[in-house]
Amino acid sequence: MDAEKRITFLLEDKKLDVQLNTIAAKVYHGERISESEGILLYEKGELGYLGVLANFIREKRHGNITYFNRNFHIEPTNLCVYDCKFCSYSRMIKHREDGWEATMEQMLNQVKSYDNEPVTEVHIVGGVLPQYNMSFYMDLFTAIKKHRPSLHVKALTPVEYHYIFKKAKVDYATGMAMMKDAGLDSMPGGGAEIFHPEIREQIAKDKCNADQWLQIHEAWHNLGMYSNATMLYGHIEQYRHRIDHLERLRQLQDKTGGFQTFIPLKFRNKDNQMSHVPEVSVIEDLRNYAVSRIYLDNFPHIKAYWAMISRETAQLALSFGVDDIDGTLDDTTKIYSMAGAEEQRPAMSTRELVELIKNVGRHPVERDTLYRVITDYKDAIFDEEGGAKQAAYYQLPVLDNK
Ligand code: V47
Ligand code: SF4
Repeated sequence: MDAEKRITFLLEDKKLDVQLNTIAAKVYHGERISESEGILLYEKGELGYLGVLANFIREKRHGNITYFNRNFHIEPTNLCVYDCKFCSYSRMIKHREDGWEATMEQMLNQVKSYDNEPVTEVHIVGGVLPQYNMSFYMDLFTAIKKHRPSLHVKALTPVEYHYIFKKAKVDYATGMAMMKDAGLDSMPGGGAEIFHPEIREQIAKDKCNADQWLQIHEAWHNLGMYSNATMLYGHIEQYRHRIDHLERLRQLQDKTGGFQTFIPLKFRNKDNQMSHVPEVSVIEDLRNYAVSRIYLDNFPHIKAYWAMISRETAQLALSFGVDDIDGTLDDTTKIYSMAGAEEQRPAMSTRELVELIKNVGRHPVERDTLYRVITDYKDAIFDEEGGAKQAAYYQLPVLDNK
């Protein structure tokens, strides 16, 4: 049954709760749902129901296409002046002996090590330290672009920008314009956590607050540039805090249109100050993807970060509103493995990603950071070396009885 038939079937279900039926009708007609309806979805919406709605929206926007990209991360340092309670990564307080601080040269060498690889994006994110100031990052971006102009630099979050701009005494608009001139191409979605002060004060007290996070993205969008947004869910927040978070993002997106993708980040509880808080179930992960897809009607993409939630959950998420999977990664990020993610050395070849997507009946398309199509893998098969060729039939071994 296709996505349209499933939602019509649901709308005709006399046993469906009246309020859930009203929401389903709104989704069917492309109408926006309210904050109270969002909370109701979290409270009452069963997995199957939410999946029908979210998949309807996903397929209306993207059909069967599932995007992925080829990228690597640079994490400049795992030391940080902040003390977020969910962070398993920072070595400032505990295990200081395991801390690293990469130099400019080391980071450039990391970029150069991909010179013969078909990666399209470097994602730079890590801890916050005083020596990584505005001029350090501007020099880094400029040097990366000088070395490889086509490599998309997706770097830092409002957490770092707020900190370095404050130190340099520049306002957000000026600071972001300077970053753009230095070579910054886009901003990742991190540092958003949960915007609502009731929760943010408890888990991420000292870093930029919700308004500052949103203002920095707005300043970036006003330059005609794009960014992403995240939400760290499944810890001490309540459903109303999640909807408040999504509502603030939806409002800014109405204003600027500069967000490309929303990435829900599941709280992982290993080795941090919130280890006593249990992780939510995979069912809750899928419900959260679905509600995000339904609520954020003005976001083009919803992305599953497989390094955080496992390959299998990423596959399932493709039926709950997700149309994008990040990325090849090449074992260059530690943030999630240190927090207890199943993937301790996250890396997937193009072939593995393509097969992961195809195995659940979706159509894999490699994109660049701005969602321009690089390669359509719908009919591609791979040779022994992992190179893609045109479609052909798998050869079965045949016994020669002669
Ligand atoms: O802001 C930290 C999260 C984020 C934990 O924009 C944790 O394409 C769960 O934002 N459990 C950084 N999450 C990563 C990020 C990101 C990742 C992938 C793609 C993009 C994109 C952005 O990681 C932090 C924080 O919210 N995080 N610790 C933890 N224990
Ligand atoms: Fe620092 Fe980021 Fe960890 Fe917070 S989550 S302590 S800002 S590295």
